[in-house]
Amino acid sequence: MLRRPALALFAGAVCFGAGAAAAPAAKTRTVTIEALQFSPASLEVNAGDTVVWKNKDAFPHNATADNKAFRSVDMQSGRSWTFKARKKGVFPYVCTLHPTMKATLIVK
Ligand SMILES: [Cu+2]
Repeated sequence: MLRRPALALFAGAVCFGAGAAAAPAAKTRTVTIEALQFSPASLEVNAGDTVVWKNKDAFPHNATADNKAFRSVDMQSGRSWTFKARKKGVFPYVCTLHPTMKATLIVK
């Protein structure tokens, strides 16, 4: 990071406090799979965040991006799968075992 005058640093701190930060700390977000649905159906995360899919159904599911940007294992009942979202974009995905299960991951 470049050195800046104290005033600029202060202004930056104010922006950060107002929620205008460009690079917030990485978070972990969860998508619950239950009753043949991904919840939330649309999840927005920041690049660098981790997304965990948790299968609460009694049978397997997966999360497979339409463009193959990610493809989980088949999660057995009670299992989860973790993915670090590095690439920005809009990623519609399905469970290939149950193609009516559709959702979207948005990485900003
Ligand atoms: Cu499924």
